[in-house]
Amino acid sequence: MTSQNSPQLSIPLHVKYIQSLGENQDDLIFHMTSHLRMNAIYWGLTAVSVMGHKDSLPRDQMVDYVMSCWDETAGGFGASPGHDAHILSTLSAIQILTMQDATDRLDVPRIVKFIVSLQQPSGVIAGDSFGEIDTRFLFCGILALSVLGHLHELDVDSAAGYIRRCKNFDGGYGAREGAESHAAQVFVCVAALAILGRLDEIDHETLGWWLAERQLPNGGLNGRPEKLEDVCYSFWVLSSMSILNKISWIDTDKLTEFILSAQDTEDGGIADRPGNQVDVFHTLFGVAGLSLLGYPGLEDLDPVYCMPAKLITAKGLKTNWQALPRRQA
Ligand code: GRG
Repeated sequence: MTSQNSPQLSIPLHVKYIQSLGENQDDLIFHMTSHLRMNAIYWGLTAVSVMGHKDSLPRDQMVDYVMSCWDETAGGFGASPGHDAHILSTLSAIQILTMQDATDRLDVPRIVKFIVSLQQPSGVIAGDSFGEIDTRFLFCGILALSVLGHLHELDVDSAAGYIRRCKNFDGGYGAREGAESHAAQVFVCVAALAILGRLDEIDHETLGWWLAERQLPNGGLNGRPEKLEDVCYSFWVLSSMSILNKISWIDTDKLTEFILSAQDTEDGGIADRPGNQVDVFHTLFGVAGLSLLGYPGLEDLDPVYCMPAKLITAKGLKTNWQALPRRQA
């Protein structure tokens, strides 16, 4: 149980904070973050959905905005209107339109073609036509095709083979073959293998131990040894542990307290760590972590798709993950 002194999750304040984002379009920050806009809308929409307030954001305006980012030449979505298509923004667009029940707006054959065309002979997927590769992009492609019901169009054996070659001695995974294990890359590889039905590729005990080692004495989690804790790892680490059914290997009460302590209790939002500036990325991953920890009053989140669990279950895509049972308020 969370101690009597720790603050509660300020749901109305966090919803208000997310509603306020993008209000000030004259801000320099607004323009400096245009390359993240589509991701930010997905983070905000998922956060309010998990807090049970999906309708607090204007649906039709959001759907129209997503469609204004369509890159007709490439057949994918950019991060903002006029931006080139990228797998990161294409996945977020698909997730947003799925959550808003607006997938009828998607040109599915063209999007599938775009994603499949980015798969390299090694099995990994590039971010766009410029060819940068990363296990993140491989996961984005797998998740997107899975939600669209077109995973069979990808070479899934070679995708799984690439992830196998990224496995390190510590059981973790990195961004590319030979790269250091990092909790966020562990998540993308573990979640991709969950979607592919290849969890047997994972060294469950070694990776479970490495993930549990991410907890620091203050309850927060870091992304790799000798690094600082950060609220976002509450999702990257916990989601991986829930897929491996090992959440009980960490002190979940201390993690809950750590996430709650990173809230801005005056203006809403959650920061990377207590006292820092809040942002929508950490607000989503803090709330997502709390959902997996069974925090009262939140909706269930599917840790593989990072989308509302009831939506993924209704699509018949639920895998065998285990979160903590939802506690009563
Ligand atoms: C659908 C949830 C979802 C994700 C889509 C884009 C993506 C797939 C996943 C992103 C995974 C990723 C690599 C996140 C980065 C997390 C992060 C805070 C990295 C910071 O790395 P460092 O090295 O930080 O700056 P540390 O904590 O190691 O000091």
